[in-house]
Amino acid sequence: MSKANLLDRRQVVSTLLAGRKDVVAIGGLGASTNDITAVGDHPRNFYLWGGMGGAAMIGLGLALAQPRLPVLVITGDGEMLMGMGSLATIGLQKPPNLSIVVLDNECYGETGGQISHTSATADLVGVAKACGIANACAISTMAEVETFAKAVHEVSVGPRFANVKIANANLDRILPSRDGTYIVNRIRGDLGFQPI
Ligand SMILES: Cc1ncc(C[n+]2csc(CCOP(=O)(O)OP(=O)(O)O)c2C)c(N)n1
Ligand SMILES: [Mg+2]
Repeated sequence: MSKANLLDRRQVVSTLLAGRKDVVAIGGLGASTNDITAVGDHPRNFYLWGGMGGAAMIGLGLALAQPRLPVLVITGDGEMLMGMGSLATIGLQKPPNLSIVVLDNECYGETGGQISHTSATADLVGVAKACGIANACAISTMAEVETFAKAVHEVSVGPRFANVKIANANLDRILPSRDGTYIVNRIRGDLGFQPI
């Protein structure tokens, strides 16, 4: 696909979260958190302000703890590459309510655009499949994003994984709160738990 046709990350994320209902959204360290915030801050958004590589694992934990809730991890290629081992555990545990979307701009955008492994040899869809996540696909059109967004709400047939090729644009940073205690207690409260 030519670079000119690559998807707009904000459009992808706003489509994924449109009509989100009870979806828990986890943003990886990197620009995906800005994209999620651009759609709107929400008590069920959980932003990683540290722990690069941990987004899919946090998604796994939440999905196992809250099996009736759709859990959607939205992260970047660099963050997913760092936490690639988590796909092995997700493929083993197969949480049916977990969806993972990688916004793949083939670079570490947040830190200056250094090219990542997905620009050359690394195939994250292949990794996910090889780890046992049968429902893993490469996405390059908004129609495919829309189909995936609908599937996120089905909590009995996951896990599902999508690698979405996006344009390498350096967009305005729309930052949510960086207070980790606030972020964790907000989602805990929304899910009916006491603060930590
Ligand atoms: C352990 C660790 N290494 C490196 C960083 C610096 N860092 C923060 S965001 C980021 C890039 C994230 O890239 P990607 O996940 O592809 O997201 P993008 O911004 O490209 O959407 C890096 C390298 C960090 N915070 N922690
Ligand atoms: Mg990236």
